[in-house]
Amino acid sequence: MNINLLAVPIMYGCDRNGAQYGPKILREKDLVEVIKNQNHVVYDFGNLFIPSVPESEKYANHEHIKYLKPVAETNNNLAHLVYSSLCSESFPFVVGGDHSLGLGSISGASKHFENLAVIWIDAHGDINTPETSPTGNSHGMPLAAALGVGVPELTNVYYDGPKVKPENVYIIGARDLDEGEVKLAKDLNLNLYTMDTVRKMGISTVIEEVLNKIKSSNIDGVHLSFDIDALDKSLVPGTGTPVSNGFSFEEGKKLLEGFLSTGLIKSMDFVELNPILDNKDMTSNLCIELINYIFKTLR
Ligand code: Z70
Ligand code: MN
Ligand code: MN
Ligand code: MN
Repeated sequence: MNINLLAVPIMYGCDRNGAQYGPKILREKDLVEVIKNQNHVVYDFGNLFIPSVPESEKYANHEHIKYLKPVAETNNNLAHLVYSSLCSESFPFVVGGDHSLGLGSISGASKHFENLAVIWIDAHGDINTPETSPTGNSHGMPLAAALGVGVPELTNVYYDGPKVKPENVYIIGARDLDEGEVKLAKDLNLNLYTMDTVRKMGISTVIEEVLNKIKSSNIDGVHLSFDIDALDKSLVPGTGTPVSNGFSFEEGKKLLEGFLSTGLIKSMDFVELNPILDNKDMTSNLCIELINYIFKTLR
């Protein structure tokens, strides 16, 4: 397959220094070679330009949402790269950086596809709005914005209005949801597979159910957004907000393969590695192993 490697060294969405170095450390650990060795052709687009904004201007664009303007601008630029990649029949692999970039990926993919589905594998829901966000960090908001909920700067990224329909959103592995997120998921009737639900159903049944729903809903493309904090806290010290009771490495691989081997996934994010927080490269090494597996199973 042709892979467009789109690296997005952004940390404005998590307001935590280090997330911007995810692409750098993964490249040092032979990211490009790892993908090529799984028989893909890699077009490395380098790092997306991230405007530099001093901390003193954190709230310059909004009273609660931090760094709103550079986040929106980065997502606009990313969206066009994702869209262009899909138009040229290349698979966009978006490497973060924090999860605020998920909005740009979805926006680009949704312009290309008539009816897009999104699978969001994460300890978090990332469906906060400025009103419900406890932190003002936009990496907790990208999925809400893609659904058309939030400030216009975010909901109108790339083109005006919602990018994905609620019935086509699948959140898997959530176990740290804010109150307002639980409410929005209910109100919009999102397909929410919390960690509790996954444990009750079993991973294989979850995969099967999600795939069946997608196949029966006239979807022409699926975007898979993978936040490494979906994995258990003990495995990923190098991420901003690790959460206990997460997926094991084997379970993470099983989930990824379940979706990636179907031929339905047309674009993907890999986000929230923070090398500064890491413990002896444990998380970055695990990321490389996962990425190797991702490209081994991608069809
Ligand atoms: C919290 C918020 C979040 C990732 C943390 C946390 C969101 N719900 N997302 N880490 N990847 O601030 O909105
Ligand atoms: Mn996330
Ligand atoms: Mn569309
Ligand atoms: Mn998360």
